[in-house]
Amino acid sequence: VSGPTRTKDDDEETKAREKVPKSDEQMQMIDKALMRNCLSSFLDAEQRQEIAEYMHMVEAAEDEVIIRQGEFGDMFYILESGECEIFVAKRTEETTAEDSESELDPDAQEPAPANNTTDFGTMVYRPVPGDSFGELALMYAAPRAATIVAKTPCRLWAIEGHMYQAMVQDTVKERRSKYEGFLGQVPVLSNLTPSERSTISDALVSVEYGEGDVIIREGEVGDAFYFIERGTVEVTRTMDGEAQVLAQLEENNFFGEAALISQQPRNATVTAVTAVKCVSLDRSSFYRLLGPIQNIITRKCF
Ligand code: 1OR
Repeated sequence: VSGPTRTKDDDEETKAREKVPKSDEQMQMIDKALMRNCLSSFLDAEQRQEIAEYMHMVEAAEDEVIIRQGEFGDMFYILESGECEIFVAKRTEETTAEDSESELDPDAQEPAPANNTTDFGTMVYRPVPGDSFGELALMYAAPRAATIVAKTPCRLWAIEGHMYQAMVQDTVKERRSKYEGFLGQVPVLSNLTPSERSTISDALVSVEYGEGDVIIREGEVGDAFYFIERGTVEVTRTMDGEAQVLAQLEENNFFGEAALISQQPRNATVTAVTAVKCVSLDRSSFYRLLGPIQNIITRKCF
């Protein structure tokens, strides 16, 4: 690192854009990590393989800043080994707006207690090998939303944003036009701007169920909502010890949206009547992308 303000981001941006040979084990590790990241989980096996081929290894020394909040950067990283920490300093719009976030959103991924606060902000997460980060700035041309610091020497796989985008752009466009419309029909999300809806549509994950599978269960705490792309589900609630059918839902219906707002127990069971294909969104992906959902749902529109 050549200066105190340099980050890994600065160093890696200029790296050659060439395929880097890797062992099968390394390819598999990258593939798994891409499947787990909320913004690349929708890629197919071929796209993931292509991205994996272009990723190159970078090393970060102890205490090195890999990503700095607020800066420009468009590298996407997968942690291969070592320990690092993610810090979030209050974003400007959050400090100027009414500071009601913790009150309104007591159950989401709360910032860690104040004794975890440093110059970089509050420590929110300690990634483990296989975790990935840096996808937000890359997908949305936004400033880095968090600071990531190596606590021990780290090895990371990295890819430059333009490379990643070139490979996934068509898929992303297709998905956005497909899902933005449906997100607009969901009442709890009606306050989202079109651009927020398009952001959220990137985080939807496909899930499939067989006939008879229970998708959500009454009484359990849920954290995801579902939109039905194909198939039929039955909504039931136990009354006097017996399951009563409340509704049948089909293609283009959704369920479980209350879980985006609070950690209340599910108030009904939803079972697949046929083979069912859904897309789902969980509270933590929403939070990571747009911040506390309560602030968005309850904000005033000007
Ligand atoms: P980036 O490109 O913005 C910083 O660079 C990265 O930190 C970011 O992408 C994510 O990959 C990762 N909020 C924002 N970014 C987060 C968060 C986060 N956690 C990990 N990153 N959280 C919300 C805090 C209000 C924490 C959620 C658990």
